Amino acid sequence: MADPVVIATWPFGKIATDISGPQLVAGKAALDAVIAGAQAVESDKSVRSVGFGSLPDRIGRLTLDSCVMDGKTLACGAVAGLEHIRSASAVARRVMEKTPHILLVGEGAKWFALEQGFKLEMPHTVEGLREWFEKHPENEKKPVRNDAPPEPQDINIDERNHDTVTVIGLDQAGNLGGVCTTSGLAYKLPGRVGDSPIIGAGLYVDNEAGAAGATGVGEEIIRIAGSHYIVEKMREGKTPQEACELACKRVHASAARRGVHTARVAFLALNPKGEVGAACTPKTGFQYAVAVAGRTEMRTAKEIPM
Ligand code: SD4
Repeated sequence: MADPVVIATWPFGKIATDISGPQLVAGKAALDAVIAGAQAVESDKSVRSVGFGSLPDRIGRLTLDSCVMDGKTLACGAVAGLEHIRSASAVARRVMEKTPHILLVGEGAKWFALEQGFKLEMPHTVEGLREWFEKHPENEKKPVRNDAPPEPQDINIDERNHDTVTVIGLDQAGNLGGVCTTSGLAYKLPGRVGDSPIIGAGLYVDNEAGAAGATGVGEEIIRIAGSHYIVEKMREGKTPQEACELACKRVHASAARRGVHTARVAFLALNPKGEVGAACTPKTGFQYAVAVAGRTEMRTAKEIPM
């Protein structure tokens, strides 16, 4: 019987591990426990980057991305650009369980959620909208031309537009399960989808090798298929820590090939033995929550220099 472990991104990951950890100790399956934890973050309106109350996109639309994956069967499901439904992770799970597909987007994802009995809700909060307006990039650029298209290169990660919650757990039966859920980067272009709902980028889970998840600038995570890369490194025998560090080095190398600075990204990983690892690129300041035997502690990830 494995000792249950659950890890989650960022300080608010503790909201998730405080729920998932005890559930794993009580014998719940990894996937059930991590989704329960992620849903608590989605419902917490003070978290401005996951679920309701998040900072919207450039034009004020709040869209959600999520994926889930079961390490025993490699079953997975995802939604992207989902609007007006509280729990994107719950809908992602239904995609996994009720359809032959893996990823539903936009209106189709919403239609599916409604058909599955989810209810429409208003995702905005007054506090979230106020912060969105006050920190909108167009309020900072002078002069602002109304007809100017948004500049994609100014979408980077800073204190106003992170973060995703990725929760990965190992249950007593030795199964791994994971979930990633986010509103994506604040002020993103309408229609932009990051790594979080992309299996292999924001999340990958395989009982036979390990599980990994990501947070940060999704474009750079997708570019190296970050989570899948880490899991394959663990399959080759690397520890979770070594594998996460290698992924950061790969992000650096991909930036160097384009002659740009590395973006802020972070990875975390868990192997079937319950060993944990995490690493991030410089200036990411990545903290994550780890619950072993149901008790959560916060850790700070190693920054990997360029
Ligand atoms: C995205 N990876 O949409 C997400 C955002 C995030 O820390 O995790 N920020 O690109």
